[in-house]
Amino acid sequence: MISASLQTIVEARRDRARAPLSKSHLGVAGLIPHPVLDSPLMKMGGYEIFEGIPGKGQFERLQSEVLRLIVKACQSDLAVSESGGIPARRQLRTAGGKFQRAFYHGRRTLRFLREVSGLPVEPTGAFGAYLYYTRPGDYVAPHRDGEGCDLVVITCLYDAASPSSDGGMLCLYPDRLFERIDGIRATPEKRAVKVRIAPGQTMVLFGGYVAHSVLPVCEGQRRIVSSLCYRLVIPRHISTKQPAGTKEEEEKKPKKN
Ligand SMILES: O=C(O)CCC(=O)C(=O)O
Ligand SMILES: [Fe+2]
Repeated sequence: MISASLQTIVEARRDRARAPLSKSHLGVAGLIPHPVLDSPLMKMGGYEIFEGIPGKGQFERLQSEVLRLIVKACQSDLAVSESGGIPARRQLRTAGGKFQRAFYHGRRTLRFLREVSGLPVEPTGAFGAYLYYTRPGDYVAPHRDGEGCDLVVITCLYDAASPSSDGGMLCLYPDRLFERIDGIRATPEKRAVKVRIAPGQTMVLFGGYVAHSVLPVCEGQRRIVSSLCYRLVIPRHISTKQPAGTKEEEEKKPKKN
């Protein structure tokens, strides 16, 4: 089933193909390759939540590893978002260890992601990250993940959220795919889709394309996730990338970090 949001995307693309918009109207859309727009995952809004990925044993190993590595975690705080770039945030983060790496690079994981996204993927680095939202108010402002992080795999390892609060929820903007990130930051409630991933659940998200944020965690809530970045392997001639140095290119550069 094609969602309403995808229909909008497809129609907007067709319109642009007929009568190209001026550069200032392109936004991030000018950077979305056709295979991504046409992929099964994008047809679902650019994200999906799964259970049992990683499997039970692997999940338990990640849970113990993330607690062991918390002593190495560093503050990753930025009070104000950079215009068009790095988002404001409060979180602790550290590089993953050998158990996360085994999941990150595992053949089963890569096969699964290829099935879900409809495209071959490759890890962007040797290690992923563990993110700790353990201080009241820890969050990440709306952003798109940076260059090389087309697809992100977020596994919730711990989250003691109260069911009545939206603390620590992921806020997604699948219907604002074509908008500049500054516009989304100015009106964060507009067409926001709020989703909680519970411990054991994994979100697969086109994080380089679908803007997203993490809502501030509440007093006493501890949300800890594993975050893994993948590059989509798309033949170069299919890419719709803008020439280097355009505003659109600049918007894509800032990495999650
Ligand atoms: O904590 C999360 O669920 C996602 C964080 C995120 O989007 C990021 O660090 O880029
Ligand atoms: Fe992100």
